[in-house]
Amino acid sequence: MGYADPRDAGYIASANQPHAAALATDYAHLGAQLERRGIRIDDVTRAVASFKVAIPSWGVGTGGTRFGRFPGPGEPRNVFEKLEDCAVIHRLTGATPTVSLHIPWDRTDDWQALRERGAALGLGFDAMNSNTFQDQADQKLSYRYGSLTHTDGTVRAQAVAHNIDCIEAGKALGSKALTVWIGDGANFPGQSNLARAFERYLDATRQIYAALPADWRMFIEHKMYEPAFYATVIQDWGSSLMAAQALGPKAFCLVDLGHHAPNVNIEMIVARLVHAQRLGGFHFNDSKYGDDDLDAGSIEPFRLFLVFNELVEAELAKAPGFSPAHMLDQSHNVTDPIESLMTSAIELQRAYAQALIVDRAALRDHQSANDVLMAAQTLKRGFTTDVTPILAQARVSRGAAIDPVAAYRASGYRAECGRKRPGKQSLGGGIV
Ligand code: RM4
Ligand code: MN
Ligand code: MN
Repeated sequence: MGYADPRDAGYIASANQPHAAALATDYAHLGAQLERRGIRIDDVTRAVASFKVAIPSWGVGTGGTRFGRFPGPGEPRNVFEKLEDCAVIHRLTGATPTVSLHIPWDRTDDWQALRERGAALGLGFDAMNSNTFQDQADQKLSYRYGSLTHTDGTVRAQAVAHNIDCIEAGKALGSKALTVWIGDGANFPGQSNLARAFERYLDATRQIYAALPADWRMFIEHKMYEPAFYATVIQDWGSSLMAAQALGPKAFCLVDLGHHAPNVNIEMIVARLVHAQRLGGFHFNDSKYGDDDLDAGSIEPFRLFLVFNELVEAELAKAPGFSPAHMLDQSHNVTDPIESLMTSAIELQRAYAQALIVDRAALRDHQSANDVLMAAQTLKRGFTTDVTPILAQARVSRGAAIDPVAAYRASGYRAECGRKRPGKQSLGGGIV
């Protein structure tokens, strides 16, 4: 099979050509439908085209579970190769111009060269993620019993220093945020003093906070459990919000959709954090049971829509301080990661478009009149509208692909990577 670079504008144009007429027909049809509802389709398309989400560098490698990992061919072997794959995702979707790095998984001794390679590929750098949830080969002290909340101050100091290193690397790359997620907690009742552990967390994160440049934000990410199976120090949005408020105005809460108990009303958490002016951003993914890294929109698209509904509400209300970062955080265990990341970015845009076309004036009237049924129907009508032509048209306006997965497959990129990236197929990390 031949190979064509899927990032090449000429290649994308030729891949689009056979789909162009059908898209024009479908787009016109949807445009007429929406016009009857008083919505201008081009306004929605423009908004969707400006939606951006960061790719997690760790997402382009095959993930796994604690039972095993089944690597696919041609996985990236280092951060530079990860950038190459991220560029494919961005060129074909037009939606992912930044990459979120994980340190030390993505450590390199030349941050400047990485920044330049990113720029050449049309990519910038989103939030830096610090990793203190596993031990690294060259590390003096172990995180077995915790990092930022460890009972031993020298371990806490090492974890603080690592976070400050991440800020330094991020400065060199042009990043503007640090995401702090810790696995710290207890596996047994009695193992840890729950109150003291949170105090130690605040003490350590204050030191990290003090090292943030003026124009940086710190994102505090909560997670209900795993690897601490009894009590995680920052287990919920309450702990996260308390910490953000204790630290200061540059500290925000990050909502990873997969980090809650099943059936938790995440959209309400989002609304509360918007109100508190502390919604820092998202790690988008989906989950069914206790997993936290399935593809965004693959299990509960309605919930994703409801989250975006809150975001559109906040956007339209011009909620003060509202500027959430969008990042994917997923583990692709049985799919080609590039395909999963492309379709996930598109599912986010789908949820955004669906939320944008909700008739807000009608919804408000029904809410005020307590017409419960019509309020629910009005909201749901956004969700049940097939906005696919809007998404495709938004991509076309960005020079991206009408059908990204088909264009990617036809390019032979994965097979080419298999040839170009021989050797050991194991990446640092890989979410388990
Ligand atoms: C955690 C959390 C973090 C991610 C790691 C790999 O569950 O979601 O954001 O960096 O996994
Ligand atoms: Mn996450
Ligand atoms: Mn997670």
